[in-house]
Amino acid sequence: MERTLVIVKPDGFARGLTGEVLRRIEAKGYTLDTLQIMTADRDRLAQHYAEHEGKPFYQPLVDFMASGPATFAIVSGHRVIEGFRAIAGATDPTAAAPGSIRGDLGRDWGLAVQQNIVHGSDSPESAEREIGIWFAQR
Ligand code: IDP
Ligand code: MG
Repeated sequence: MERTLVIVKPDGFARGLTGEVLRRIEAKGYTLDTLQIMTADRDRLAQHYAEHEGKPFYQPLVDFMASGPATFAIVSGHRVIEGFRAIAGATDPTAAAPGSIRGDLGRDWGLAVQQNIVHGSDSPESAEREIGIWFAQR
């Protein structure tokens, strides 16, 4: 069964949107395999966001992601990677389609970092790599 790493980022967690995000995942028909609330450490964030190192938004992104608790979930289902990214919506929450998590619940707050509520892995390779970073032995 395909699986993905979903993160309800610190903005979503602080706004009390964890349940709403998980509700949408379950309503779509995917399975919650593992859930953990934690404040991400910079060491693992650097691994997680290695592809963005050197970009102007990299350091603000790591600072934001380390700023408070977030919910980490392993979610499974046939084509869940594509399916979760569809229900998450486009990266820019202002432009994300209404009906999506980012489009319904997010917006650009004028801050240096795009606070866009959720992360979802973008390929099977990314998913297994990211799950290995955040969840030992799973
Ligand atoms: P994704 O989360 O939709 O896969 P990525 O391009 O992988 O988007 O970027 C990772 C995260 O970095 C985004 O979710 C967002 O929080 C942040 N980000 C991406 N592009 C920008 C930008 O241009 N400015 C500020 N933050 C950005
Ligand atoms: Mg990405």
